[in-house]
Amino acid sequence: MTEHRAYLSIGSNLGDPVQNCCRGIEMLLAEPGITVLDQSPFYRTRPVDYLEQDWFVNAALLIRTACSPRQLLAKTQAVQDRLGRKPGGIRFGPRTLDLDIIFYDQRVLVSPELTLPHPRMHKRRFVLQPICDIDPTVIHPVLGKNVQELLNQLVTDDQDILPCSSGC
Ligand code: PH2
Ligand code: MG
Ligand code: MG
Repeated sequence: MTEHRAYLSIGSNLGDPVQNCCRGIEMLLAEPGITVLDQSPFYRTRPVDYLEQDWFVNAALLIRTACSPRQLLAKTQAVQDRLGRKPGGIRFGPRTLDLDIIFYDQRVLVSPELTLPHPRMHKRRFVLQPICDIDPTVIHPVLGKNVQELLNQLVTDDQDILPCSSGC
């Protein structure tokens, strides 16, 4: 059985976002074939891409897994569904739980269901900062830079992220 490492981004901006994220992490922990190795602090983050919605709570997870990328995608989607995520919502809009695969080893993949690394991660402070908290040296296999460099080169004045007082 081959082991892989993946970084996941977790987020919520509906209901009780911290509780939704914590329950999502618990459900992942309970999945056979997934071990959570590390978890970033939680942040409160200004919405990006679709602005007319509440601020998000975001964090990142480092997991060890025996799952393939597609198996992992199916498991993350099952957790989103179990937390009551409705299909067919607004693109980039409000959600009870979003679990995105950011990196899967150094794998590069482009397919209709899944793109690795996540195609917008390098433009999003709410993804980069929590991964940097876990390990700033992780390399983006396409851009050839580490996540700290990607965070440093991000020029935005509308992507506020604040420490979140609660966590799990
Ligand atoms: N997710 C989105 C769209 N915009 N903004 C923030 N701050 N955090 C998110 O997790 C987020 C977002 C779609 O996945
Ligand atoms: Mg997302
Ligand atoms: Mg998603």
